[in-house]
Amino acid sequence: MRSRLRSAGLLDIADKLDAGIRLSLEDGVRLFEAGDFLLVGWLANRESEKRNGGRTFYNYNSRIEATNVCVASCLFCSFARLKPGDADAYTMSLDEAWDKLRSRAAQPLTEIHVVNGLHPDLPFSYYTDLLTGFKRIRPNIHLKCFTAVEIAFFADLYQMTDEQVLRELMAAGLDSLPGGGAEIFAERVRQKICHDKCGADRYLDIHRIAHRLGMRSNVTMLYGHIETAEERVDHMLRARTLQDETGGFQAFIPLAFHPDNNQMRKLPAPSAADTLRVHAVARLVLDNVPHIKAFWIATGVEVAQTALWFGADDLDGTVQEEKIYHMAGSRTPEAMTTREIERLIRAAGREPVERDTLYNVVAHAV
Ligand code: V47
Repeated sequence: MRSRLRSAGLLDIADKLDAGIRLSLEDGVRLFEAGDFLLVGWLANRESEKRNGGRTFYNYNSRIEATNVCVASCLFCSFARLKPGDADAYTMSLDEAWDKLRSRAAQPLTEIHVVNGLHPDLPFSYYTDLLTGFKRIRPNIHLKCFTAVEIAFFADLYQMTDEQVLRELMAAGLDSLPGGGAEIFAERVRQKICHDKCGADRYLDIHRIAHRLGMRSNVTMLYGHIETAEERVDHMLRARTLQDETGGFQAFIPLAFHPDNNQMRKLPAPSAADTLRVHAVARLVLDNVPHIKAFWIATGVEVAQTALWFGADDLDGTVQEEKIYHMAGSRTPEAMTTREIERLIRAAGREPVERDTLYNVVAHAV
């Protein structure tokens, strides 16, 4: 193996990993440029197994996207509709959103994941009532809701600080933040693809505050559009720096760009090889983040399964209702049963472990 690492130009990186020395920006870029991407995967798999053995985590969750009305104009987005009256624009009444959860009363769900558009006309009470209602229906459900971009939008719209918004949502039942909205932290890219939503520093600061208030969160990276390898690694390093400070990130989630029905539709989707490599480099660079998630809706089921040997140890979950990726061309199913998830994990030679949002193992009575 050492001679293969040497001829791939990766021996010094392997030695650093063995010695517990952190990878630099330049190391990360070299991992993206190395020809032998199976070797990059092998290195990432070693790191993954050190942390998680052969275990692959998933959860029993469901999504609710309560509105797609959004004032932001992100070029990659196929989900948002700018005005409430636009064709396909929708906003669920609170009862419609709660009914989604009521209709799943027979399912042993542990998590509801809510991401919405940035709706200009709803009162703040819509969001607090949404959460209180979910908890009334299922007191033990974990509510992972609203990206940092939504939190920033609420603060500006309802004239509160980011911390006040987080505190009020927590008082209404919010348990953690999902990682969406991170895109690519580099200003050059943000200016081009999502110039009118909260910037990288504020995104990270909202996660910093959330962690200080006792919540956990995830961090995503939207890749495969106009970003460079250096900007990918810079993104990972910014997440790593905040993680050194707070320890509050649970998972890093690479999100493959889907080009259908959006303003970047001329770009090709990232290849399977690129997707596998991004998960691997994330595992190698983000030495302090416990989990790398291959979100099967974004990668495709087969690539997610393969990513379990390229540094990923988590598949997200059953999902059940998904619009953001399906409106952008994802051809995966919108849901998988726990049996299907377990089968595909076992078929990849890994051990499935059902977790809750905080990575506690879930054991069902038999
Ligand atoms: O923020 C939008 C991305 C994100 C496209 O925290 C697109 O557990 C690809 O954040 N092609 C929302 N990506 C999804 C998300 C997420 C997913 C899974 C797990 C978690 C978690 C969070 O989806 C957005 C944006 O980055 N997105 N449009 C598109 N066309």
